[in-house]
Amino acid sequence: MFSKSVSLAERKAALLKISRSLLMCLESSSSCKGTTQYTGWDFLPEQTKQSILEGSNKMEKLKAEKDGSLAWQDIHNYSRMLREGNMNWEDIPPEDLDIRLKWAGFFHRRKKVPGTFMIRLRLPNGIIWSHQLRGLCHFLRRYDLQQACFDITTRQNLQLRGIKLEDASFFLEELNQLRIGCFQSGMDNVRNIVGSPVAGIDPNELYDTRSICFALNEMISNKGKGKPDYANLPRKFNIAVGGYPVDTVHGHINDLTFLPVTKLDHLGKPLFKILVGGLLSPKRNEISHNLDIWVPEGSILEVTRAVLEIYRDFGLRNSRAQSRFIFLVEKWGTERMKAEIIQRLSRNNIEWIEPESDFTENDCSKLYSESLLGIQSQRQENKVFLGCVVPAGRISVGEAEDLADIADNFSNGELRLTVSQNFILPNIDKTVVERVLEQPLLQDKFSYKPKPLLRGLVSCTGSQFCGLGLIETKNRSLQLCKILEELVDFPDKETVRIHWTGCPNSCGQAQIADIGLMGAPAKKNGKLVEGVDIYIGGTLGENPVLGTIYRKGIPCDFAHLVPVMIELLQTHFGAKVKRSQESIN
Ligand code: SRM
Ligand code: SF4
Repeated sequence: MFSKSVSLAERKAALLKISRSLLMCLESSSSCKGTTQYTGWDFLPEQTKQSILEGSNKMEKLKAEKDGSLAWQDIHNYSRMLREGNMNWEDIPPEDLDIRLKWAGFFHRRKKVPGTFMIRLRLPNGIIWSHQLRGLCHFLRRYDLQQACFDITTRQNLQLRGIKLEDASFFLEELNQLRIGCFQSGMDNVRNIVGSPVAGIDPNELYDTRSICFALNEMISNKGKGKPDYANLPRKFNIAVGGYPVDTVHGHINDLTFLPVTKLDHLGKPLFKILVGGLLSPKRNEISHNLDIWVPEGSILEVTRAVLEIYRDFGLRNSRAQSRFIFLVEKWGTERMKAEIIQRLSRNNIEWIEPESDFTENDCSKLYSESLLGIQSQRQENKVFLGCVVPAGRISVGEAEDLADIADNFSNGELRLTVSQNFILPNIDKTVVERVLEQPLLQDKFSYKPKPLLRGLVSCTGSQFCGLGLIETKNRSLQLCKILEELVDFPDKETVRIHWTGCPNSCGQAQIADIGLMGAPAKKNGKLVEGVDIYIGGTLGENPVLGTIYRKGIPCDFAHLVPVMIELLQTHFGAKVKRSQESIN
């Protein structure tokens, strides 16, 4: 029996269910089966539903009252009503506007640019084609181009800014034509599937991640149309698939990662180890745990399905701060998690293998060269790829159009995005290398031979657009980079990876950088000012380790920050000072 308040919640849920079934059933949505409208809530076990209704997690209650997957229809309805002048965006309930619409990939930027939205796409393996980019530009051209722009994200994805909700239906139609998805890219969903950006072209790769990333995306988001089965998870969920035993996809900070080992299956393809429970968050940062199972490529989808169902059905939901997958892994222990996954695989005759106890990885450092910038040889004879830096990941609409043209002219229209917020042009014919390098955009803004600091710069969105940001990041990171590059040289280093992140959520992944700058309060002359906590020593790759705190609460103004950075770069990264700070003031 439920308590009085619970039965009220249940009644509400029942009423909502009725109104849902009256909503127009979108042909495109997988949640429509005949006349029945399934939502994420319908996939939860009864016990989970009951504990949500009896519990005190406000976000879970909100999801129970109206499931996030309904945003896939709401977005069309709101868009239409706004167009017809039947409502203003201010009339939309804030729970829908600011929270639920994120299930459809629409992020209202209430604090910074009220009434406009950021849209987060899903680009499995970070692959986008010139016609798709051009289609997105065409759409953004209807807006104020001071606001409308693209950001490459730390999940090798794209976000678009400045969009109005009344245009949402058109935009979704455009995306549908372009075969790009945006549903389930925010809130308690599986995020963009990360794969190797040089998949299929790097002569040293062990596994081409493209097909599996696409297949995972299709399974999880129903080809971008939305899949309620995985739309009511306890929290966000990150998945990566690597092309090397060395982690080049940030797999160690993903909830679930498949990395190939140098042991082949009977088809001559590598087996995969499974890593679980990696994350960065304000409360906890964790390198993922090896589950100690190997699976062939053909089992990856089923393992993912099993893990997602386990997380959905048994994941902790009492507190948002303790709901990520790691908390269930820890509660159960890796042995039980492994047993639970194996049981589900065995039930469906899905292949898995106990790792060989005496297995040692072949020397895999040779398999991967860290830098993806500049011209590099491909596996295909007569072809090269070109890696270019995108300063702080931001691209204007005009630049994106130029980039689409360059891709058309030199890489058969293909572009690959990286988790370092840069891009790669693959499959360039060796005979046209000179011509591609002469492109003004690639000589200047999106350089293929940037200096060491710009080379390794990553920045989250920060307070310019993000309501959670404690500091502005993108512009500041670029200014600091410019100043430091005028002041110091790095005789022995090609790259120093500096990651800026505007708050402890660490979207800019401060803890995996050589130097991580995380927005934090600081004091100057007794007054609170924008500041950073500085982390050092983070790295993934071969021996993953999270960075640790170097200094806390440094004011962000350059008079304070520049000397601290110079000292750090000198003592830890071999920087040689070539000019004094005063000389450029
Ligand atoms: Fe993030 C929330 C931006 C990668 C941890 N993240 C947000 C929101 C949606 C907050 C909001 O509603 O404003 C930010 C949107 C700002 C905006 O306008 O762009 C936001 N996160 C980003 C992006 C765009 C940063 C970037 O500039 O690249 C990245 C989008 C990736 C994508 O394409 O899906 C992004 N976020 C990450 C990562 C890195 C990663 O995935 O490797 C992390 C840490 C890794 C992890 O999740 O374990 C990350 N974002 C968070 C968190 C903290 C999660 C937690 O468990 O506590 C939040 C806040 C939350 O979820 O409560 C958050
Ligand atoms: Fe926003 Fe903070 Fe994430 Fe930066 S780290 S995008 S400021 S939530």
